[in-house]
Amino acid sequence: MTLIALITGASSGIGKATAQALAAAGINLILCGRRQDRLDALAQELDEQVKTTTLTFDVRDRAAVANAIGGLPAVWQKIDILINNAGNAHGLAAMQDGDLDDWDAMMDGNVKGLLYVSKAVIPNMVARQTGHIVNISSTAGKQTYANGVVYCASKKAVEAISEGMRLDLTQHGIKVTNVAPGAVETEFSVVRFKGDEDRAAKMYEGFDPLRPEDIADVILYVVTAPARVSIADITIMAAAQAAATTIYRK
Ligand code: 8X3
Repeated sequence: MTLIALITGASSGIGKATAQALAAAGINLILCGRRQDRLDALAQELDEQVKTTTLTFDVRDRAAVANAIGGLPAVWQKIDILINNAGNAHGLAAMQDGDLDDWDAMMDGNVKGLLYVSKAVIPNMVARQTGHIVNISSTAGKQTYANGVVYCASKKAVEAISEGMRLDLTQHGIKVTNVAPGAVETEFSVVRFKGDEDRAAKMYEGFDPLRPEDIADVILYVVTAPARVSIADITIMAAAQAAATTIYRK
């Protein structure tokens, strides 16, 4: 039986690398993101290996999420694997200096968006009594750091949602895996620093950061492990990273 995976935030970074890894394993893909041109290019690349379809929406837009996923053709409705990857950090500032628009963007995307997508996918998994949900959290979900209060809060929420999903869904044959990466070199810091590429590059200087494909490898393992195995929670850091904000740089 060929599996179907839906990946949010598939147009770049961990989402894109995960799409490539799952395609190499023969898993058909629903590629979701905001940038249609990037999704089209990725779909074209992966079409040689598996069947793909794309959905363009912003996870923060509740109606758009419901319409896009609810409007999938019947053949694509049987989603076996949901990768809740979409999410970003916006700004790095002390509590008293935080920007409300940044806070909204993180809470709306990282928390509420993840919930909207899950709500659109889970009922079908429950009806079929099978499925696997992978929520991308962060080391920021394990340990709060200075100037990161709302990003860390959003990722702590993801951790709580993963736990809660597991409690509610295990009895329906649905596995839930929480994946918490540390520093991965993607567009993450460029987005956090609002396009300041020099500042973003400094985050990854002096050590060998994780690459998106490192996380994709773990996700591939998690979703292809034997049926009896549930990887509940996994933290992945670069060899030079010891905790959320402890990185040994040379
Ligand atoms: C991304 C990792 O260290 O910027 O979630 O919080 S970090």
